[in-house]
Amino acid sequence: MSDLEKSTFVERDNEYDASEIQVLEGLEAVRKRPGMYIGSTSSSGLHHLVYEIVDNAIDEALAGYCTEITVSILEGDVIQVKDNGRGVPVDIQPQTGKPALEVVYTILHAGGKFGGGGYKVSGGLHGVGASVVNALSQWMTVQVHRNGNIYEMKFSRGDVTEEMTIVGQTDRTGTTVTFQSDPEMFEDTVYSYETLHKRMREQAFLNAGLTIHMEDCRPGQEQAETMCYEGGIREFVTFIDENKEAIHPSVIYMAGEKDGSMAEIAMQYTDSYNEIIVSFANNIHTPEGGMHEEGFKRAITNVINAYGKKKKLLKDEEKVSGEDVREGLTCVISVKLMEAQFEGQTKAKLGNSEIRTLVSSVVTKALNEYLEENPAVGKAILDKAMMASRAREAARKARESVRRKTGLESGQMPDKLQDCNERDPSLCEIYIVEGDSAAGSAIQGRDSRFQAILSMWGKMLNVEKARADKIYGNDKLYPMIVALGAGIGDEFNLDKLRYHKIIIMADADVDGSHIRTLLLTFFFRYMRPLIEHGYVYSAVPPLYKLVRGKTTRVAYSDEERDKVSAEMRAGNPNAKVEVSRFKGLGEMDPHELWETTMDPEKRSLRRITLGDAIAADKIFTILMGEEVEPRRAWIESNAKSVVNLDI
Ligand code: 28F
Repeated sequence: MSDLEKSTFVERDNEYDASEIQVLEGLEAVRKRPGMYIGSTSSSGLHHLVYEIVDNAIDEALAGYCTEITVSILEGDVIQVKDNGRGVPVDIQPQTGKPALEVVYTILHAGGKFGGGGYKVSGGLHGVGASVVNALSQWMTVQVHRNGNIYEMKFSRGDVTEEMTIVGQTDRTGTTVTFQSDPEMFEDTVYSYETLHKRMREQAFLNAGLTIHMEDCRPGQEQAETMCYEGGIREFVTFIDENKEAIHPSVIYMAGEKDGSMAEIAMQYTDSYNEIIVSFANNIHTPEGGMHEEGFKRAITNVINAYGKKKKLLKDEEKVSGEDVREGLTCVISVKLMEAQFEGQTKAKLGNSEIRTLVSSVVTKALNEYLEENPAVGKAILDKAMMASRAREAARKARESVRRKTGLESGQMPDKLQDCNERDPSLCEIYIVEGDSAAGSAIQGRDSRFQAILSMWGKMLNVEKARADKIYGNDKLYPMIVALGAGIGDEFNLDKLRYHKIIIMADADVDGSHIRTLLLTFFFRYMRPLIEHGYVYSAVPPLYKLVRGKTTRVAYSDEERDKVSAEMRAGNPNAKVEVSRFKGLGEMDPHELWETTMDPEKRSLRRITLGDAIAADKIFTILMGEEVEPRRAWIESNAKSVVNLDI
């Protein structure tokens, strides 16, 4: 029997007989395979512990009894979460003979997010996940204010260390959980305020009116923030669009419910060309979308087309596509439902098809009404969609004419590409190299069996300020699109991608960083699945060369330079080690480039990840957009990270 099956079995069995041994077996399963319950034991799993506890407090808020939650990082990376709800029940349960509190923190609930099966019902199943956090904490203390008493119970690694006792009197109610994660279970036990804060802000947006205090009390890094958004997801949209120019005065809000499921949608058009849809199911982010997004997209395309026809803004046969309708749209969708089905590799896609119908009918009804009442907004949206449609048509023509002119018919590759021999994409790499001489070295130095080189030089187009027609016509981007083989935008097809490693190789200086940022913006806007699937990398060229006699070594950072230099002198304090700085990729000979930056056995690559699409969108808007002031402000406050824009 697998651990998961065992724990499921144990849980069922508990309904009849909650013997101590079986309970312990349940939590041992968590310690044996923590990844099953919290996703991983890396930093993301560590932060997950906090989310599990906060989720329980949020459930209490959804049930209508909690208005304030405080999340504190204390000295020693101890976490404390406090709410002003009813407090976890403390009465003895007849089935188990134990206080409900103990049951919540020591019995593994089956069917967690990562364990397969469904997920908890929002506002219903309290306490799911609390026992998992307990199992993975070196200690945990729970205090409950209820019935005028303060109850306290202590645990360590899932075991009870102090039975529940009354430790004082109180005139309030609520639950406070304090825990320190178990260093035996996690690679790193240091919390990031940034990461927790981002998540708490998201939860504050999703639960309108709920106050979340966040504080970092670790010595030397004290900071705090209180978040409460009366406008809920409307304010979320305003926040995402902070640096953009809206084309209508206020965020459009729509909500409805059916058969116990609820949907709310907030949306706004800006004058940008980007589409941002952020969706949630039961307050859980669904970056891969699913039925709620499908319902929204379907409805908005239909409504805008029907409205255009009705108002004679669109002529008889004229139509705008879904992508046209969503150009410049920012939208937050939040649905709440029973037994949400999370699908896909990362369980980040909502599978319940009834939600598609619900969202679609809510949007159809509410948006029609809105447009009837706000014809000026209706006209502005249609104008924008028609412009997008014309640009797309122009793009198609541009693409065809470029194809004809350059003879880049299917199968024919651009001359800026030195292809590899291998044809299996999963084995192929493409280096996108900035600069003539660097590309020359890369071509000579590479292993041509599986490494292709695409050279780029000169000024690259800033896609943030351009539409698709400009992109197809662009002499830097078009060859890259052809070389990668998967198309762009709506047409993008990952199955046609010719390389599973796309490696940006640019200098470690300001110019290189600029090129990298432009390329990443392009991938983010037009080939986002590339980033989402982890196919995009940044090459890491060395910064220093160290020579002692016949021995040459390289270093990738100042610290490494000092370390390597010490190693090279080892046992010989007077030895002279010559240290020189690599000025750029173009300066390296082919052999050097291969050895330090391209040889899969020795190189290091940095994978570009999309931890947070909203943050990335904001950064790109600021860095690449028209507005000068936010850009200056951002660069001033992030002077260092501009050089290393790895999102
Ligand atoms: C700091 C984290 O975990 N808050 C919680 C409650 C309230 C109830 C509850 C929780 C009862 C039997 C499951 C109270 N009164 N904050 C929290 N607040 N759990 S967790 O009930 C748990 C269920 O087993 C609660 C009446 N009903 C529910």
